[in-house]
Amino acid sequence: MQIENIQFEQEGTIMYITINREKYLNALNKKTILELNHVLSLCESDDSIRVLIITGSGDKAFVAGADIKEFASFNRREGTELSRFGHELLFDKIATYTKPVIAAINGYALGGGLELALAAQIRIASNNAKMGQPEVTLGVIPGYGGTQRLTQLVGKGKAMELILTGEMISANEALKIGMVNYVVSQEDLMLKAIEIANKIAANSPRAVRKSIQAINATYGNIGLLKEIELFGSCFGTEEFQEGVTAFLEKRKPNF
Ligand code: CO8
Repeated sequence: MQIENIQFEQEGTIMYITINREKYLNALNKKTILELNHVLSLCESDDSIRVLIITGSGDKAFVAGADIKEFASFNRREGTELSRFGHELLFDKIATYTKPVIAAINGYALGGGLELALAAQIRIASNNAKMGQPEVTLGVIPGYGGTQRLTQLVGKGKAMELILTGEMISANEALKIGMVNYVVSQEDLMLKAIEIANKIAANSPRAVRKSIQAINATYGNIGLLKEIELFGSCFGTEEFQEGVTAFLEKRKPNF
């Protein structure tokens, strides 16, 4: 596979993956999802890799969401398919992965970008990071696991507020509500991620893998399937059209 949108490099027992579409604030298009899936599969079968660290290129964004330009003209069927595609190839794969994934959130983590971090086992944010689920401002709902994984992490009350207002919160607010494990300076972000990765890497890989499996056992996929269906049902509506058109025209939507 021709890898264009991500960079990956192993150092010792850690695989570093950087999403590399800085011009578009590392927005996740289909190709990037496929590339990440490919690298995750490679790492899974390589026993020398014990922990993965995912971050975004540049100092502005981790990932500013799914690529809005790519799905702007999608109908209900296409929206549902893209959501299912992302769930299966990337978000569920990370959430149930056999090795821990640490998200090093180096800037905006919005929509699908926050959902990527939420799927990871551990989240560390730099103090300039901003996080949110702005989908309702586009006329859709979180479609890559956010309705479930955000709720699991921060509780129903805060998840409702974040998803229904679509507002961003700061790294420190995210820390307060348990959305991220640590907030550090921009310079210390990778150091903190490596510190945690090394602690995990020194432990029994089998026990680490089984721990992830056991912790995940509580969470079924009924909510995730419902999310895919409801996400798809927003496509092709007038409100969806207004939401994405407003984004592309760089103005506020008028619902
Ligand atoms: N998709 C596509 N392009 C994007 C995205 C995105 N999510 N975010 C930013 N970009 C592009 C901009 O369009 C711009 O490109 P251009 O120069 O060609 O106009 C470039 O990146 C730089 O962005 P801005 O000029 O907007 O930078 P600002 O500093 O002014 O603003 C923001 C930064 C606030 C982060 C702003 O870019 C923004 O609001 N981005 C969109 C955030 C968003 O709404 N994310 C959620 C997307 S929806 C989603 O993730 C649904 C998940 C489920 C999907 C399921 C599959 C269909």
